[in-house]
Amino acid sequence: MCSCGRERGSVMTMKLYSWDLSPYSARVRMQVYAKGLTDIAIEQPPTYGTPKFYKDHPIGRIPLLEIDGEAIPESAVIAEYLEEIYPEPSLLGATPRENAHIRTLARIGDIYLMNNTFMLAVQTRVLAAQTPVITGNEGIVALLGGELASNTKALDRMIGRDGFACLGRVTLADCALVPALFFLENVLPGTGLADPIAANANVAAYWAAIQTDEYAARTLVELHRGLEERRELIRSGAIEKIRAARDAAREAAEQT
Ligand SMILES: N[C@@H](CCC(=O)N[C@@H](CS)C(=O)NCC(=O)O)C(=O)O
Repeated sequence: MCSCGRERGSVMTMKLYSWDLSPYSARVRMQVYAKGLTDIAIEQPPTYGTPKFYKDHPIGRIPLLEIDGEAIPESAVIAEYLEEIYPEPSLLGATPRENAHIRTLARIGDIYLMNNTFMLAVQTRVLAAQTPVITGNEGIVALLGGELASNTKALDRMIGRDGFACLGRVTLADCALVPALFFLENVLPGTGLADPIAANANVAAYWAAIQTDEYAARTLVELHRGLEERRELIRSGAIEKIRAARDAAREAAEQT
């Protein structure tokens, strides 16, 4: 299989800026692995946490797909771009209706699950502090927990019953759902909320089965490694310094 990315006939040099624990980056990494793309270098963003990063990238987040020196942000946009320039093997469907279903499931992973879990992690500082933090925002925590419980229930009614999100094979839907469910399973217990996967039999069965897929398994190894590294940074206290430097860099960039 040729995995040379081409746009308007010219070969491009591409880098995916990512780190292990980033669920949005993991979504694109799983896609890269499932498509067998070998010409995209996967690296940590070298300027992350500096004012230059925030000047160059106004959204200030990863993943970023750098193409010949210019970066595309947003995991869903990157995923669709990669499908356009590397149509084979396709992680989309064979018809517009199939594509609509794949994209709906991917949006449940991204917007309905990952975004809320991320907000919950920020509110409770579960990925940033040694001990649970009383935030004073318990209403927000309960609201996000409620959203996650009902969104997982919705997913339960829509998820494939054969080990994949849909179509009996890996699609962009699995790429978004695997990191989303990893975060649900690993972030929620630390916030004092119940993991909603266990309460939804179809989601639980999907989650058990998809972990045996080789591309999901590879992505999950990276996510677990990232979580262990994060826990070590929390234990050593280094995370506080990293976050303070990042916030100062973002502020400096916003003022210029
Ligand atoms: N909507 C974005 C979300 C990306 C995002 O939140 N990335 C996180 C890591 S998973 C990030 O870069 N956080 C760094 C920060 O906020 O400084 C996407 O889909 O790519």
